[in-house]
Amino acid sequence: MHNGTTITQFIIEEQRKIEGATGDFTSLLNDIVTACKVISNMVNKGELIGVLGSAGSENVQGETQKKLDILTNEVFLRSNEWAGHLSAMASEEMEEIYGIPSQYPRGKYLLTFDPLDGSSNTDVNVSVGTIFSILRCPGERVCPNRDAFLQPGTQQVAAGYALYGPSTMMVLTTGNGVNGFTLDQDIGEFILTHSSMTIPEDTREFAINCSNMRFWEPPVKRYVDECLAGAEGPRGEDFNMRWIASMVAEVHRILTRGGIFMYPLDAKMKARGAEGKLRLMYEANPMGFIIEQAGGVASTGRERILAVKPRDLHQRVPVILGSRNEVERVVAYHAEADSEAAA
Ligand code: P6P
Repeated sequence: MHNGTTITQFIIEEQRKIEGATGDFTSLLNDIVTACKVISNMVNKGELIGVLGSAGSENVQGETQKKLDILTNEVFLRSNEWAGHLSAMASEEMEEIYGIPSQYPRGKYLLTFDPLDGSSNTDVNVSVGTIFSILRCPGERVCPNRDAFLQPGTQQVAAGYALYGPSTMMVLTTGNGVNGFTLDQDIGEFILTHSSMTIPEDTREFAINCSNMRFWEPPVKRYVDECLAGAEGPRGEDFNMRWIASMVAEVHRILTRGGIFMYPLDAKMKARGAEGKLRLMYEANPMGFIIEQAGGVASTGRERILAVKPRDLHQRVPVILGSRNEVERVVAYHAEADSEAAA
């Protein structure tokens, strides 16, 4: 059971701990919460309101857009453009940044988001989610450019996700730990149900898309082979595997019971000049912030994700995140392989 603390009350109580907080940030978070409630309702109704299926277009990533990708992107823009807390937004679904229209005041924050991560799952009724990250707008707020967003993940003021699953949940960090809220559909409020979420340091559960195995770099292949060898192998224990193809659902599972999630760099990506599959600004950085705040580790395999200095708004990175001891093992395997290759 829960003590009935709503996400609004929680955010305001968090705000009181911040010297000189003006309520701007609190109000921005509440606008994001409203957008996630609207998206939850849309996703939940699905084909009842004709929102499933392809939109017949491609996004900046070259991915076929679902109708819901476009609709949820619109929900985020409309919910967050009017209140005067933001100077601009950046979305996985849009090539260019979205400057706040001139009829609205501009504020001191920037918002990046993936409005519906894992959207390929919507047509098959598997959990999907929204991921968001809040940065401070540097310098001129009048019309920030793309470069204003190119801040390392350590600069994030807040990050969170909504998970549209059997329950709709929101998980949020403002730099003081990670807290989870469950949507009470009867009253339309997110209620605090998972206080101070922390990730177990050890796990016997890994998540990776094994169909890419033949393209993996040696350290990733070594780690997964050892997991698959189980009790008879070098790890001396059996492992379990999961792959939902929805990062929000994988991260939530890891926050709840531990685990390691990997979307590593592979030979197929290198061949097309890509640096990874997942996007730095609106997948890896917000999730990395949440994972670290819950006591886990988030790495590219060769460096801390939050330390990566972005070169481009839609930059991709390798992602290895979750339970500390397992991620550190994979990072160590990368270091060993790189030093052998350099010798
Ligand atoms: P694959 C969804 O498109 C996503 O960005 C992540 O949410 C998910 O973990 C990954 O891609 C799934 O990739 O190659 O298994 O479809």
